Amino acid sequence: MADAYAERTFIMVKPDGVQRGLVGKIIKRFEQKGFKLVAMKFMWASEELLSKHYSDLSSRPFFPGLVKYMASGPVVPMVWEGLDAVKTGRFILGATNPKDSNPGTIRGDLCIQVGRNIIHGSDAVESANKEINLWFTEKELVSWPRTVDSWVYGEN
Ligand code: D4T
Repeated sequence: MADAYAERTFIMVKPDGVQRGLVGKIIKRFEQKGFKLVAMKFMWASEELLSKHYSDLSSRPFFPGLVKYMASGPVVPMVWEGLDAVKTGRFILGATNPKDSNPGTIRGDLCIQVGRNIIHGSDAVESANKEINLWFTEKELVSWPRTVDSWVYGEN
């Protein structure tokens, strides 16, 4: 398959998404869209890891509360692969603030408050690569052939 179909994005169900029982619903949206799951785990992240993940936001006033919230329960980090996975992933998530997220997006349909917006998604290919390497080892990233790809991408 073409290299363009191998773009990867880092998606993570946040602690409120886990607590509210939305993990399956969120995975389903990426799966049904046609993206391919490359890695996934269930873990309770440390404040150290989360501070690295959100290092770009360290000077923002909401940073301490953000790290505390993200460390308040288990999360589900994932890697999804496919054509324009980063950009399309952001569309599937909806705007950062759920009051601006369109209906039909995950945030538009399933949450209300920006500080409890249930899911994270990489905003660029560069940050996706950085985040994937922060949360997963090379061994945890599973490259696998998917027979349905020829139907998803029309190369049959
Ligand atoms: P994440 O990274 O969680 O997917 O969010 P976004 O990429 O959509 O948005 P972001 O980096 O600007 O914000 C990270 C995280 O901080 C929370 N937040 C954000 C907050 O609590 N208050 C705020 O004012 C903003 C802007 C929500 C997402």
